[in-house]
Amino acid sequence: MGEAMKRLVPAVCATLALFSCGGAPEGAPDVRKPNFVLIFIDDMGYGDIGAFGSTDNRTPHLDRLAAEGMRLTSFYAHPVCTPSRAALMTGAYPMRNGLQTGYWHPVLMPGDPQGIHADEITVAEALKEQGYATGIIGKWHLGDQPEFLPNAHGFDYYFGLPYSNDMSPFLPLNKRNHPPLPLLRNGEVIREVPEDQSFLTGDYTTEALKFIDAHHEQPFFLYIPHSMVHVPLFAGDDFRGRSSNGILGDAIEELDWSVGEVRKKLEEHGIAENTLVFFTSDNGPARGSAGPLRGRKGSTYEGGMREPAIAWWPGTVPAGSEYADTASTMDILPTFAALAGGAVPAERIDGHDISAILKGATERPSAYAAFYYYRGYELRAVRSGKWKLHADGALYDLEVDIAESNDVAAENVETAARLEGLLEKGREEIGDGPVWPNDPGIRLPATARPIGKIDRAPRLLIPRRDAEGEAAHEPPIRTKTTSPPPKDYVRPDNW
Ligand SMILES: [Ca+2]
Repeated sequence: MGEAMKRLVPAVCATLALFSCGGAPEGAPDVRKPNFVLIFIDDMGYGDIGAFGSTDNRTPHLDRLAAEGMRLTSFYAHPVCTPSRAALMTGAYPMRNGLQTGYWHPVLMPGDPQGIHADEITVAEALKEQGYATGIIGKWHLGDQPEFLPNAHGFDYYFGLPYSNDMSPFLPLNKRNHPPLPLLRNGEVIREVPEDQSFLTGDYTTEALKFIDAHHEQPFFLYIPHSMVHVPLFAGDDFRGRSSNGILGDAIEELDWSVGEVRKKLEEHGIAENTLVFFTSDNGPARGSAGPLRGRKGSTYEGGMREPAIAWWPGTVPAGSEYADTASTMDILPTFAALAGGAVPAERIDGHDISAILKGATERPSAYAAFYYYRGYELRAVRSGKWKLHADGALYDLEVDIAESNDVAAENVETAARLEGLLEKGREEIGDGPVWPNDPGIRLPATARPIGKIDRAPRLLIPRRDAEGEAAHEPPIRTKTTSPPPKDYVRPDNW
């Protein structure tokens, strides 16, 4: 730790009431800070890899990481892309920072006038403060206007898509009239993604390896949010047609290869023992398998939010270990910050530092007295220990009923009442309302932070070719939501 940083940290801790202000004490040898590689798959389900029970997809590299590291078997994301990425990057429920939906759709759309607020503190910003080189290779999906893109939120380097790979004019179901899909490098459009996206996973991997080559002599944070396995599915030439599970299996096997390449690169530079690799997914499966879980992408049943998760750090994360209690993507920010010896604005986040668990304290109970399941603005369930209560009153014991198939509320009246109290606490402290945006019934607490908004007409990253002037920046058509609103919901005029 440099002299300037040593002086800064106590001051920052005092002012912002931060926790985990660790780091080397005065005069101690300057131990090298660990690197972080965060691999975030799109729409991969709990049952899509061998280490979590898949027999459809061959994932030897991931299975080996799990065997040499830790499987986290109750690890939660959020039901769809934008809120999930907001939670991962800020360590907070999406309700806290306005990113529980896009402006008019469940996720941000091309040319959305909203995105992540400048005041939010991302994982990249927290680590940059600690002297880390920061890179994102892949899909962002927290806003596509310049002030929302990764370079404005703590990332030194960005290569990838601004949003989902189905927001493209080539899809047969492009009812929304999407503009051309851009591939970006540091905010500049470097090419238009053609109908054939089979180059994506390969190019992301090449970029990730280059980033490690360039930064292996300093602490780095490399975030790899792959575009696969969100539809439309593609795999490179070496993988297409090779799996026994169609194009989904091909794409998953290529992702597995990519993980293996990253590992190989870390070993090649002799930094594996100083690098935490964390692998998980942003929400449940669209096309893949939720394994034994009920529900899929978009759902607040376990299958929509519980993800395969692996932590690998040779010599630090115990080989062959497992953590079965609740943890979540919101824990990434406080955990990485703590391991880097940095500070976290505790009042801004809902996640917990799980570094002790990753180092082997796997008997430790979850720090989540309550973990909340939101769909858009709607609080739909709470988990406390092994119990999960849905807002409709159904209670499940996840320890014996991972599939949420046997409602035991009637036999556990006191437990159901206790969890109903936690739901009420969530409604008051985090918020609740109808699922979709722009509804007068939405109730947010005073602590809710604003979403980022621009005060001008949004621009598309690649203007439409069949139009000129302002017309070339027309956003996609607002046809419908991807999920039907509740029966009693009246859609506002401005939808
Ligand atoms: Ca997703």
